Amino acid sequence: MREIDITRGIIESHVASLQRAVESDVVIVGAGPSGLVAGGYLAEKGYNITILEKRLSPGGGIWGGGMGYKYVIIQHEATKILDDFDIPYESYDKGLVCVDAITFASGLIFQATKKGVNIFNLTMCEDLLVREGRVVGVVINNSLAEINHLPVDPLTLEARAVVDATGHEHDVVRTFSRKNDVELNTPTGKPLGERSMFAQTAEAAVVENTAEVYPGLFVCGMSTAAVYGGYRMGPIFGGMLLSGEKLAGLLVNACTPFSQ
Ligand code: 48F
Repeated sequence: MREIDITRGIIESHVASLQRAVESDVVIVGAGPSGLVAGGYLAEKGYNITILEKRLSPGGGIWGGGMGYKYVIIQHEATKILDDFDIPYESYDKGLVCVDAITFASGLIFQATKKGVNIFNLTMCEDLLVREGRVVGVVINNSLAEINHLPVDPLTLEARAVVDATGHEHDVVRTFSRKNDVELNTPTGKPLGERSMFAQTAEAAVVENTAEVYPGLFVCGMSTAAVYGGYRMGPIFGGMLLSGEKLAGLLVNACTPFSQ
């Protein structure tokens, strides 16, 4: 065994993964809970799903639990999604369950990839491809270039739909709205900005506002709050899971896979 055999194995496998991503059915930006759930359900149905994650570790805001205490809370009505992703939980009280944040994050990541989702870490979406009033893909770059402000030109992926699952940052919609004279599907045509904490209202709104915000561009999870002016909710995650599930349903109705 030579070192270059290791190198060749990595290069060939990575390039094959990238080739698969170049014409994705759906590109989801952000590997937090909502993006992972949406991606998992869609991949299970035969969609070619790419998730881009700018950090080293997928999992988004799950890992830190609540203020570093390592459990998160989920409403009972979302436990079916935990079951679908084979994630254990403990009943707590008042219709809530507790989930170990580390089991939750690693379980979602593992099950999403097992269902066929192609996740690229250290890869960020820095812009969108837009043609004739429709989002048709993403402009991507290595996160390390961005972090170090290096002048590295990006590559592109095409997709039938792109999802902003970037959480509080709503990075994709924010950049899209800033760079282009576009009218989003919001009351002002622009992102409305996130409001202070109000867990119960916030949880319902995240699901309600999971939607197509511009032709070909969808939002799910916490980015819906930033785009549609919802409240934040802290370390309760049922809304994120239900938002991901709803998004998968919307996308099944909106687009058929390239392969069909
Ligand atoms: O924030 P995040 O976990 O998104 P989410 O699915 O879940 C929100 C909760 O974690 C939490 C909450 C719970 O109730 O309020 O905040 O809405 O994950 C978003 C991921 O997107 C990545 C970011 O690193 C994070 O892992 N991300 C953000 N911008 C980009 C990106 C970008 N431009 N390109 C690639 N990844």
